[in-house]
Amino acid sequence: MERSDGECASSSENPRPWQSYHTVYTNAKAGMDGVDKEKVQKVVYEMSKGSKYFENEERKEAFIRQKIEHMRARCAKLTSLVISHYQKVADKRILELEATRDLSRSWLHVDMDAFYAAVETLSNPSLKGKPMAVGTMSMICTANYEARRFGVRAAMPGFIARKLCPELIFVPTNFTKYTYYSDLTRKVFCKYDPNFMAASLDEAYLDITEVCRERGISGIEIAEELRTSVYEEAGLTCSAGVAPNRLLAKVCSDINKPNGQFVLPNDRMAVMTFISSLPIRKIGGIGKVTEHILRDVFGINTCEEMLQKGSLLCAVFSHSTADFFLSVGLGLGSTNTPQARFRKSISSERTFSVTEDKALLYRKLEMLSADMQKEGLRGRTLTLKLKTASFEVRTRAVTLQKYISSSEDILKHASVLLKAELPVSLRLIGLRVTQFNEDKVRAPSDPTQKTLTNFMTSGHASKKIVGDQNSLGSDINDDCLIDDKETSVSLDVSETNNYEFGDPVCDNSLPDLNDENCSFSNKISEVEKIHENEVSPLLEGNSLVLRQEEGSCCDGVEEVDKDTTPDNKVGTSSNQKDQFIWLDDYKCSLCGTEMPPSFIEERQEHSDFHLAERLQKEESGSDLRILTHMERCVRTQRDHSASHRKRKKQKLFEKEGTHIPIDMFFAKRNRNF
Ligand code: DCP
Ligand code: MG
Repeated sequence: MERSDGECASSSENPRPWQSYHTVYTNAKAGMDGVDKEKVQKVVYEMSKGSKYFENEERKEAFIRQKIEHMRARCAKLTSLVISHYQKVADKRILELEATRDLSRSWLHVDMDAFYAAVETLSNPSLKGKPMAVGTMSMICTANYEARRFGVRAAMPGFIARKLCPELIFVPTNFTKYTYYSDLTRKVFCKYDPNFMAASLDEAYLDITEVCRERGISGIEIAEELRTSVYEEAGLTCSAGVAPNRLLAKVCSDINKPNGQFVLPNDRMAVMTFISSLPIRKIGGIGKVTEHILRDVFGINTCEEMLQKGSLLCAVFSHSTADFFLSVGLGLGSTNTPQARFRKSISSERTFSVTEDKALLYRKLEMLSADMQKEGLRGRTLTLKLKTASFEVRTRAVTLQKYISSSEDILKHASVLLKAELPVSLRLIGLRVTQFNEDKVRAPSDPTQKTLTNFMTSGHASKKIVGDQNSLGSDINDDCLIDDKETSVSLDVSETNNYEFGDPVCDNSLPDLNDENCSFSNKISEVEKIHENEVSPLLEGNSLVLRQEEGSCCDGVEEVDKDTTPDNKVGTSSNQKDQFIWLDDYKCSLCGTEMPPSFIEERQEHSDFHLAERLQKEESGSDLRILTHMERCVRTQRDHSASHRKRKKQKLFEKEGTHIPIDMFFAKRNRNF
């Protein structure tokens, strides 16, 4: 695992291996300042050590470490001449970016406090003051501030949360209620900015420039008034941030949480002072991996250091990535209200029991190609995504000379991509078509043909594009994100303008670890291959962003086809119940956890849980099948007598829901028998 200094250490060498075990739920949220982080890490580490989930986390860490080493080596090779050249490049770019600074607008970001938990407390006041979490033993959606003091937070499995806080009260989610209260808050937002941008059920961006001017009052007063109105209307508290742009407003709303506000004046000096010591992770779009890379390769911890290390950033990253980092260093962000965006991609993927049967894999591809055709869009770039038996994610893409839309064409090209990977043992295949022929689709001759506009995200109870996080953030286009300088990879993900929410470095620059693997050509045109050891919050997060833009409920769905391995007993019991999808783009069909599309990292963690769970089940299943009858009896007996406590615990889980307990896959394998 990785130490904070970037060095590696195995758990046998390191007496405190949990210190380097970072998951999304060991990252602090508001209200967790005084938490004993090491204690939380230790509990999380110990409860997951040895599990499939843990192994997967380790693989991701190893990949990131490799990436860091690779980038360090590249930096070490930069001569002083090259560095001084890039210093000039950076200085020029900083001046150009500075010239774009717009201090004329005031943005307010509002975020409800412990939203689901607060709504539940409103309907059951006896919960007040007690540590409580909304969610299940599998996954917590949120926790109130009392529970956060114990280190309990959103996205954490409930059984870990209970270990951290034995008194914790669990309340099941009730999405209808949250939507109702969300609508109440939005009525208030509307009064201040009729074009407000809802980012999720409990979060919105408001351009308050006009209302401040019309009423002759400051952002401070508007924020206070709005928060009071929300409380009067919905009985819930919220926190607000006011700043010259959206990126900063979001950072500000978190500063005095809960029930607080922070206003950053429209003044360059104030912005620069604010940004100077701001940890980079506070910026939307800088996630765990980007943070690690910037820290361990470049020694960047604060936003200001982005400017100080500008030459290296410009030398190593693509223009747009470097621009984003420099913009962060300058405290720049979007100030305009973006226009609704057209759909940029269609994607579909299927998860199935692990197989290397070529015929089956081609059949999956056939089904996916048919799905693509149904959408009726014509695209030029086709991307194939594969998840191997060991959770490694591989992507291959091809950009064609002509637009394609028929399932035959899609299948033809997808088959070429798949063939290059064979033989391979897979658990998931996905296809994505991008680079649409927009003109044609905008004015279809066939009125029944779908237009791009049809695919605009309608959002949840919002007149704005709820899922369109991309447009909420920096407007800097990240189309080069994947196009890191060291590779010839240019997978087109221009639609994933996800600075404020995605993890820019990870998506783009991960593919370059193995340059030999990075590109190859075939007859079609250019084909890129990206090998990734499932640094999934990134790649997966990225595709989730894409899917949100699409606003189509069938996209982004992970269909679990279990009928592919008839001999797999675990698989054959499959039915609707076993399929992992986000119902209504919100609710996990397996355990009922509700998670908004904007929770990219958390969703990835969640789907990782279920995948690891299935892997565990599959392995247990196949191992059991090869055991002799006698062995089975012995094991059963041993289990029977040895784990009375465990059975009691399992009963508890059974009572709590029909879904198998999530800690089964956290458990070490030998405990499964
Ligand atoms: N949510 C979820 N799953 C997650 C994170 C959040 O379902 N992994 C839901 C529950 C939250 C709501 O979204 O109540 C809003 O998310 P926030 O991150 O804003 O968290 P809270 O509003 O709960 O707390 P805070 O006071 O930190 O904003
Ligand atoms: Mg909130």
